[in-house]
Amino acid sequence: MQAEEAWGERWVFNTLPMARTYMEVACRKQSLVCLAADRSTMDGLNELIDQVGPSIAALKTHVDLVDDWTAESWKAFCAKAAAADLLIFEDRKFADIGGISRKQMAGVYDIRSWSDLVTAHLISGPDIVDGLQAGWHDVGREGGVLLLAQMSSRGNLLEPEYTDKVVAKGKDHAGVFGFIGNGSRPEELALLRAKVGEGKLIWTPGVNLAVGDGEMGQRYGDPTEAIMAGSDCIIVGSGIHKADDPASQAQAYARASWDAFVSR
Ligand code: S5P
Repeated sequence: MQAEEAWGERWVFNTLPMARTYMEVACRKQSLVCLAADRSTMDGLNELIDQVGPSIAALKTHVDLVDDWTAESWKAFCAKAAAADLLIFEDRKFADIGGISRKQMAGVYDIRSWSDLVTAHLISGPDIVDGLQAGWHDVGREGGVLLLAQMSSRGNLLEPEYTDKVVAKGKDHAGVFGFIGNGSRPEELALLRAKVGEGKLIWTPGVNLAVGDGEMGQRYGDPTEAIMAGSDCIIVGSGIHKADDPASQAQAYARASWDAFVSR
């Protein structure tokens, strides 16, 4: 299916190049799955791409949790992800002022040089988005910022009024790719979609085929319900990377996400 036809208003209203790239990758792979690749070794990460690359559209990393990280091994890992037609999403959850966030895109990890997407909290104000975009532009690259509008963890402090402010400031900002919503609560997600409108993307962690509570306050909801409530990408971590057979689990998540998307 052509991305333009499949995504309809989302395609028309979201003109950020990286958003359109995601919409195209999702259609090519028939998958609205982002793998949260929360493994602590380079071997473990590379193995994941080999196993599940064909079934996912994006790879979410936490570069600072890898024990044996080196610049060279990371470069090879990113090349492998690109060869598997995956967006790379560094879930750095930036939160500082704009100028410092721009500098944090450089540094040892040099996130600006390999990430297509990053997360940010809007607690410090909207200049953070300009700072992060400037970080990519410093190296001649394009990227997209996902703002945390909701979180999946119990007891989090992102109250509805805060969510509303994040959406109000983020929804007309050209550098914003979309929002992180809570995939474990479809009713909250539907409200978020109503506030966001049709333009920006909503990506949702807290999704698992086995719904219920996870480790340390994580909560899980059903992937189909999340997409039906307005999610454009389910972020799945342990449901895939801790499975006995990650490849077949990734296929199951891809199928569930794509079927729900087509019927939506
Ligand atoms: O609210 C959130 C936001 C994020 S980005 N809740 C989350 O769980 N995440 C991330 O999604 C978290 O950092 C982790 O990488 C992933 C969820 O992993 P899982 O193993 O619970 O599926």
